[in-house]
Amino acid sequence: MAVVAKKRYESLTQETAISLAIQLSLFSNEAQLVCEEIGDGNLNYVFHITDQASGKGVIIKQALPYAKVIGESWPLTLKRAKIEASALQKHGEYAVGLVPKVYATDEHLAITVMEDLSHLEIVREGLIKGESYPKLSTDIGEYLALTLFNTSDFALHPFEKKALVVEFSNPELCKITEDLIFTDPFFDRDTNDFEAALQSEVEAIWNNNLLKLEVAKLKRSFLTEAEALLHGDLHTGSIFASEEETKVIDPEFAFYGPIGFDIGLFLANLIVQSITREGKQRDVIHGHIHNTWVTFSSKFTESLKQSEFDLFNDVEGYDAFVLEKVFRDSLGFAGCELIRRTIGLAHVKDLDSIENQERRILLKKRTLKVGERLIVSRQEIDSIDAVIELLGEIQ
Ligand code: SR1
Ligand code: MG
Repeated sequence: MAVVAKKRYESLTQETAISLAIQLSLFSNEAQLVCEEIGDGNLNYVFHITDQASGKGVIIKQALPYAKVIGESWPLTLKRAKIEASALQKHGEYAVGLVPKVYATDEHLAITVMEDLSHLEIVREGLIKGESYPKLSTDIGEYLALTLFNTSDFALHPFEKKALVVEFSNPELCKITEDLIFTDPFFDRDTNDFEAALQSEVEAIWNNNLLKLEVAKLKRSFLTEAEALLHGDLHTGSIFASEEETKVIDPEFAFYGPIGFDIGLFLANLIVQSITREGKQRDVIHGHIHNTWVTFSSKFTESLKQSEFDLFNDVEGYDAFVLEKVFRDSLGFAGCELIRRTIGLAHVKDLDSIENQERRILLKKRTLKVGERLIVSRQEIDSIDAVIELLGEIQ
């Protein structure tokens, strides 16, 4: 893999992104290159460079020294580009074909040059249009089991695992999650952003001691449990897919944390879709929710039984104990994600794009209720099917 030798940071433009692609010899001399900035996330620029002669393309992603969604008043470390490239490579060792290939990186420019995925669609956009992505939950269930198992103490020598914990220390990005997912939505903070019609539901959250106690426990898990190398931001905007393929992108929030966090974020974003859909369309999403957990848990359990490093793996009841903890953590983290996507700083288009105000508010209230139930009742919810039942009950 190439490493570009630039000494200091400069923001790329469409022209300099093309020059960089040429310098990296990513295209032939006959190439007719065009470039478009296509980033629609909260934090980075994404340049799509295509050779009009051959149709071949690459992506150059550049981190900005501040959060794009807020502006220069919110400075943000450029080190996240290195974390993202390293996490794509580490996860790609295990989840083969489920993450984009990395062609080059440069720490000073804070860029990652990677495989062009423009033939695929961002899953959030597709789901909003009613797509079903038949392979989505099998692929993501496998991605979760492969990345989370193989970077954990179940699969690595303790020295290797602890070296990875150090390599993937990501305090600035973790702090964003600690604030935006686990703290601000539960207090009267300036970062929150909610519609006036939700004022009484929001105040009820701020005044709900039982809910806040459970969120505090979940935040503590996030802060202290270095179980596996997480993606760290696995929502449906971090996944590209088609009917045949799935690729997980954007692991700039990667760090060693609790296994249930990635699972919970993905499930929460499916749950938002369940809340916005009706009838058979809803059943498709419930199938994905069920299959994500079943695929993850069966593959993870199978790997655990073969673990070289955990001598307890044959002890009766141990795998069930491990999986039960992951399941309950996942539900709690899903609940926090649902609440923050409704009343926190970073919303989701699935809900915000609903034009009819009455319906949008109704569905946002439902999202808050499901979030609260998952957090507060996670010790009593015994199966993924019980989660799906809950979605039918909360109206
Ligand atoms: C200021 S960053 C807001 C959100 O965008 C990212 O994708 C993460 O989800 C973060 O919480
Ligand atoms: Mg992202």
